[in-house]
Amino acid sequence: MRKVFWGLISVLVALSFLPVSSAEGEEGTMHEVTVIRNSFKLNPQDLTIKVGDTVKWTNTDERKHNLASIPGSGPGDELEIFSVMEPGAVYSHTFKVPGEYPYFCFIHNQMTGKITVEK
Ligand SMILES: [Cu+2]
Repeated sequence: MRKVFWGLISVLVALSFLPVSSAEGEEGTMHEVTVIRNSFKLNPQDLTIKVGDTVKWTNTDERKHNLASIPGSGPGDELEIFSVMEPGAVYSHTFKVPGEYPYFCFIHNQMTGKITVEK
């Protein structure tokens, strides 16, 4: 019994020295945007981040939203933001090119937001 106890203690001590993994990693910071329930709004609406950072959108609404870059508005021709978000869905995107990325919900056009990516 005593042996089992000390065995357990040594396992716990060993585990406590393991590095703690982080969701952010060394690549960049994770930023959160929430699709607010019953308001057709995003929180925050405007967000400034650094190149390599990731934005994570969470749809806390009970309805579906389609987030998309406004065509021709970003630094490239590529559509940077596009997600059909079912209720409860999470969408993440890592921004690699600096610039301004205005976006909107193409079901509810009044829902707009902007991600500004700085060097
Ligand atoms: Cu919407």
